[in-house]
Amino acid sequence: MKAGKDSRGAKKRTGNAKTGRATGIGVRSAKGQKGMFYITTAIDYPNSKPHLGHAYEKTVADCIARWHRLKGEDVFFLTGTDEHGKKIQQAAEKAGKPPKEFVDWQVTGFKELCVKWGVSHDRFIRTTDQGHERMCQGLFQKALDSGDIYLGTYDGLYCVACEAFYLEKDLDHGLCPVHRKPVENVKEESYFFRMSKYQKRWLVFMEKNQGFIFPKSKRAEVVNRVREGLHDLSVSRTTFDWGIPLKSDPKHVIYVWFDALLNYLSGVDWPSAKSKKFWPADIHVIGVDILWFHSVIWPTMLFSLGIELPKKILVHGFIRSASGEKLSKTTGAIVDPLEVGDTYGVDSVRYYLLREIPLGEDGNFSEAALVERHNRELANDLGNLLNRTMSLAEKKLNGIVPKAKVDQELAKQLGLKKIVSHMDALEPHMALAEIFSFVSACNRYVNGKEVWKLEGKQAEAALYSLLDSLRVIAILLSPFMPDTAVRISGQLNVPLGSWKDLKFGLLRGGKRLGTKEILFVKKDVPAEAKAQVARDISVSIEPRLDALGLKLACAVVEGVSVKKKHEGLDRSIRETVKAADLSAVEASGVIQGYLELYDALGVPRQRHAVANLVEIARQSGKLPTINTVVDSYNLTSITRGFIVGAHDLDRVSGNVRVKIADGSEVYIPLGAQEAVPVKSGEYVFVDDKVVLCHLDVKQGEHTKVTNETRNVFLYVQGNARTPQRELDSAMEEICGNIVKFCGGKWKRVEVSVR
Ligand code: ME8
Repeated sequence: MKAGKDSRGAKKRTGNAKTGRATGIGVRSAKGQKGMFYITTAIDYPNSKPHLGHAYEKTVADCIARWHRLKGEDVFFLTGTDEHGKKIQQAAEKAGKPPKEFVDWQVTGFKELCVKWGVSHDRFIRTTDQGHERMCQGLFQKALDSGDIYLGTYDGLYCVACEAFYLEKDLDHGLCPVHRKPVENVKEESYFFRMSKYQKRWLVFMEKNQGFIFPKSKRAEVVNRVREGLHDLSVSRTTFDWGIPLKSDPKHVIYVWFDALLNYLSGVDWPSAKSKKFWPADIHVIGVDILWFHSVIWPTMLFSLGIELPKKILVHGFIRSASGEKLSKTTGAIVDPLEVGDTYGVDSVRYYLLREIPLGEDGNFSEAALVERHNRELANDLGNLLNRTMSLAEKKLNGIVPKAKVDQELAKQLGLKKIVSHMDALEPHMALAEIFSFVSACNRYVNGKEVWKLEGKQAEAALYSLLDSLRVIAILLSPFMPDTAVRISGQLNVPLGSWKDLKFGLLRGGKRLGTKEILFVKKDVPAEAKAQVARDISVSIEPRLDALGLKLACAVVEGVSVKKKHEGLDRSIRETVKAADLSAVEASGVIQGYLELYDALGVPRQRHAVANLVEIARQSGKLPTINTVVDSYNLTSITRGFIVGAHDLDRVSGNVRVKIADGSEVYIPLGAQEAVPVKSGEYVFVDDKVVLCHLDVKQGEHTKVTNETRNVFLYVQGNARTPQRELDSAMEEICGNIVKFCGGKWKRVEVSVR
């Protein structure tokens, strides 16, 4: 069965709940009426094909929408496309098509994505829909009549890619800070929205509604920017015509963001019985790049129109390439969601994205990590559980569900309350972890009871417990992996249940099971990720540096699997920071030894990186979370004071030399695209092409460790005050931790002085 078909099917089944038959844990929506829930995604620009970021956003919203439907709520889920504005007009011109014909064609790709990814939206809105256009004209006129919109002249800067106005001070070296492209100088007659008038009201609103922006960490920046002052906003354009014309002055078209944001109202036919039922929206799901528009412009528009504000803006993180680059056509880092869905199965990709990336955090899309989760968690843990339960039921019970009771020892291992509270807290990754911990409990049950050896009543009791648990697992998985949920229920030969069926013992005895089928076929790790055998590398130190006491312990760890974070590692870090004597680290003289080395080289002393790290640990009780390699070595850095650096061995060219810089070296700092000079006189680690590390600045963009890294080259730096054996033992500790939290194996690398 195709995912799309299943998704609608799953929705219809849970739709039973809409008739009021669903019981279970009652949940009130924000509107106070039991069971109304309105969720939206951003509407996508169809100037090119959908990308993985679009698919991710729809997956997040879909999962939440399905979860609320499962709870028996009346859900309205809106997605769609943002079809006006100069960006679309330019793309249409490039394609040689009139804009409407262009968007009519482009939108098919976005609709196909929704079908293939099992997105269970109730409406796909297009801003070229007549109803939307009429409503926009009406609401614009209302603001004009009330005096909140006035005529003036816009004279300033505009980025077409963002469809946004900029002030000179916000540019980055004269370029748009988001797209790094030149901005346009615009001077034209324009209507303005009196956004400035609502500054105070907005700040009061934000004070009262602390949870308006999720995650909270994204709130402060917006609040600070509004505190600095709100400018009136240009809300019409006259220099192109692809937009909604003003009723009263048709040579103006409505600014594309003013038009687009109103989709959340026209999507429920504002004003209508439907909008009365669903507005205000419970959650707008968006990416961080459009937070300003949703958290400031949109609320002030609603203040002006006298319309209630949405309850929550959920800001998800950005998906980047496996090596952490921004997904972009210019850099060639693009992932086609339809293609990855076809290769790995949509449910596997949905699972990977929802399990791997905590909501609100950025995530790197790594095919190797996706395959690993697909093989280990889906094919091995879940797939095998179903497969062996079905096989044993066939063999021992002739494929008939026995009349028995669920073993309470197994049942009590399902953390339903935890799953619910994780979903309430918008932590789908944790909810999934909890569901899969029950899957593991079921696998342990099979092994512990040696079910394959049981006969008669004992076999019946154990297999009934497993079959019924799989029925419950299918229901719980339905918001995350709708197709899989239907396929599991199909094998059990029961309809996919709803909230009221989330109790044990509902599987009817005497019924025949369905046909056994493999849920997930194991996939091969992509060829690039297979290069796990580390190449050889040598390290040499310039004699002058050796004479000044600079020393090293170096190693390679091969075949690692790097992740953003690891719960065990986080725990170790918290415990280590708590127990560490951070003042002793500073007093130990190790950090002082580095500063003395800088003095000997005539390099200015700056605050030392390790001292900074110790300070962070002291103040916050934790360390920054970078990835499981960096976090593993930071653990040693803060307890022993050493500078440690790690690099992706497969991105290091040739061998590594530690030398005194002459100023001609190429260094690209983390996150940058351009090289910056390194001061002559500093000591630097260089390969055949670039600087890997200078002084205590231990990483560069070129060789940084990412989720895609398979082999790591690392070093512990020492100085005149640190005996070599201490460096060696620190290296052992670090490599031990990396192997513990990232897998692989490690070997020492010899260092020569020449
Ligand atoms: O901004 N990872 O449209 P859009 C995750 N039309 N999310 C991403 C992403 C990535 N790499 N790239 C983009 C627009 N997004 C406007 C919205 S709403 C009234 C108008 C997210 O096609 C982005 O943050 O550029 C946004 O939420 C959505 O995809 C559509 O982006």
